[in-house]
Amino acid sequence: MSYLKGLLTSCLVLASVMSWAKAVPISIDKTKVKLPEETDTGLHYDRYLREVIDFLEKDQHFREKLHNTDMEDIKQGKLAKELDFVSHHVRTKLDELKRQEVSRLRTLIKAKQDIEGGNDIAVDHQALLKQFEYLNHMNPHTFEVEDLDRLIKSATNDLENYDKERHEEFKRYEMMKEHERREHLKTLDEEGRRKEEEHYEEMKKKHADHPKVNHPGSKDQLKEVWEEADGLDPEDFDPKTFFNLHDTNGDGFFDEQELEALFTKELEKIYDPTNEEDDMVEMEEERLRMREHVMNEVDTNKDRLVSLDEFLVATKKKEFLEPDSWETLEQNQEYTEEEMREFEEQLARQEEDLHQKAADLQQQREDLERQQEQLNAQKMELQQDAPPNQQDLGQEHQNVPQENQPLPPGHNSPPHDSPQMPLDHNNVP
Ligand SMILES: [Ca+2]
Ligand SMILES: [Ca+2]
Repeated sequence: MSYLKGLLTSCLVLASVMSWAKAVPISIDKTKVKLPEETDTGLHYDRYLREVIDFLEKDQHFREKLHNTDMEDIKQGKLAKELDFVSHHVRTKLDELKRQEVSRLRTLIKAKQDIEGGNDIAVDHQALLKQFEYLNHMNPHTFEVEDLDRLIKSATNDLENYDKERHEEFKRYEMMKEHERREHLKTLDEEGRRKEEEHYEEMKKKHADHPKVNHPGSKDQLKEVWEEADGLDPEDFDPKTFFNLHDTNGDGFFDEQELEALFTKELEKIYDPTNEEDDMVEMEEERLRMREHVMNEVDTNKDRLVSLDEFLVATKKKEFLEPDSWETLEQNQEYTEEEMREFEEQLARQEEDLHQKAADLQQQREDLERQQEQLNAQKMELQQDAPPNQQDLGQEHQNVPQENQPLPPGHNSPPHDSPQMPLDHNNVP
């Protein structure tokens, strides 16, 4: 993605995030409105991002500028420059937020170093902070135009990569599943292996056997939600009413969560948590793909939100009325055999590393035990060589009153290690 487009998109993200906060119609019950702070972007600096936006939103000047800045100005980075005109109070607060965030990053760096066992090495925080591109590490004390610029840009890029990372993670999950299956097969005899393979194929077939899945975001799909989830007459299907019904926080947009909720009916056709053959991790991946697909088709201004206008335009298109069939997850192999081989090689290397580490630890433990034994032996020798008056100290306990001796006044009975036997003369031999 080009720098310009990135900047443009990121400003739009900021604009839309901020418009969530301000564009809540008065007629709506605000207790039902899901404000941005409840939507976790999943970024590790989510809290910082949201707090910065929250504070900028409090500044009337910045809010007005955002509203009135046209795309050309946003392209030229004028919005970030408006930071110079926000109130002193907001600026002070932003400085404070940045200092807190820098301090959080330093703690993170320190923790990472400790885990890696490098606690003795002097840490060059400045150099390490460089990896966090969403703030200007050269100036850890104040929040400047560059910080806002970087934050907007990083958030957009990272959010775009977030889905990509989730796909990668899913692929690794699938390869791990397959790896474990193959390892298990190795432990079986020929007959056991044959049975296991048969069962595997049977489960695969069972999973693939499900009712037809509607193309996500198509009229057929939405109509099914309308009829089955909303309990409305399919004859009355109306896109605008549908949009308002499922814009659950009432902000005038479909966000990612609201879109994903629309696919539950479709996913239930394929996945049932009580079935052995249905993997719920795969269901979530399927949901993510459906959401990405609809976002790609409908969110024309690429702000990661579907406005009513965008939605209504989409309902006029051929893809909405007569879509292609939708390919579900099981219809495509997630990884190639080559990727699987590389994955297993990497696993083997990691296992070897772990073995080595375990062996090192065992060695350290043995060394420590030997040292302890030597110390104990030295201690014994010292005790034996000690002068007699020191040996007497060891007999001090003999001065403790014995059980049958009367206690001095004010003393309670000493606790007994074993319960006292009741006096029973019959038991006396
Ligand atoms: Ca919404
Ligand atoms: Ca949009």
